[in-house]
Amino acid sequence: MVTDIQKILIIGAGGQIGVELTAKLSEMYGSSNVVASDLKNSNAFANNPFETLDALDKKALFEIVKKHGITHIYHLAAMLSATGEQNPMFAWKLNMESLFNVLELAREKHIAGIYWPSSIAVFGPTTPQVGTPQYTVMEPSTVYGISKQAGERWCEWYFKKHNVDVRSLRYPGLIGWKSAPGGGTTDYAVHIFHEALKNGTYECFLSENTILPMMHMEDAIRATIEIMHAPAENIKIRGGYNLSGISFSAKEIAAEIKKHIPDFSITYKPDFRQAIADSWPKSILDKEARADWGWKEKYDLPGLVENMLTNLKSKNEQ
Ligand code: NAD
Ligand code: AKB
Repeated sequence: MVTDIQKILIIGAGGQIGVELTAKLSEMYGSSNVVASDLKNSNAFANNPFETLDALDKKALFEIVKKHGITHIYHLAAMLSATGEQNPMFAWKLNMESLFNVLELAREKHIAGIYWPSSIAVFGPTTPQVGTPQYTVMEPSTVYGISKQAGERWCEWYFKKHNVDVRSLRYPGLIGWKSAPGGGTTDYAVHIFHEALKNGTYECFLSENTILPMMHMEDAIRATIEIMHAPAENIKIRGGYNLSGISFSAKEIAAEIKKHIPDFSITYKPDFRQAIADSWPKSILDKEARADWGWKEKYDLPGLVENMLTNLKSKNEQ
């Protein structure tokens, strides 16, 4: 347990990242100091205070901040890349207006710190795809990517103009076993484990040679905690740090799964998500995160696959 007192609000706590981050922050600060919020409650939050909240409702958000004496907000609610392309106007509204609501609360000095995740979706088809550096061409081609790119610029602006302590990571595709995937392009690499265990086969919506940057959820949660607990003077980038884990193709993850489930088979039927994946980097360089606050990933592909299969199997047996 940490000794400095933070009262934390997690917005979008019921999602893939939120469930795991709520659990980790509860271990650190005590469950009563971590308020989970989402559009609706789920049984993941038996020990945490829970508030039903639409992140677009600034007044309701402010009431929750006052009621619980919130000092830090982890703002995770967003529409991801694939669902964003199906609902472009609402994706833009949700992703931008909810971010402004949180940034404004900090500007008005109601909260002390914000975590807001960015994504590899800030990059686009004109970005160098291999070893993509922190600073490079950025012309995102999805509404989601445009919202993350704009969000990064706004975070930087609020830091520079109003000294808002906002911190951000450009997550790659995240792979975890504790909750279901939520509308992303990289989510095939989560679905594949569920289908491999349930049916022994998977129809992939990306082509076999599509390589994307990915990361085990445990590494992503650790990175989030580390950046949020680094001294402020170490945080040199306020838009969003590149964060690298592992890169693999659909074919490579399938081959690794086959080592554990020899009868596993995969077919490929690329859909509209292929174009999104093709516009993103294949691998990421993150020397700034390593130098500024000591980032280092733990999981490689064999370790990730073994961990996912073991944990999902025992979860299914419960
Ligand atoms: P998710 O879709 O699994 O979860 C999002 C949560 O937000 C859901 O529980 C949803 O109910 C909630 N939500 C949606 N609209 C809301 C609203 N109006 N008010 C309150 N809550 C609302 O997403 P995730 O994978 O957990 O991602 C969380 C954040 O991390 C997002 O900002 C996403 O862009 C970013 N991110 C995720 C990944 C990834 O691979 N999962 C990668 C890069 C960035
Ligand atoms: C998505 O695929 O939309 C997300 C992301 C990489 O931001 N997982």
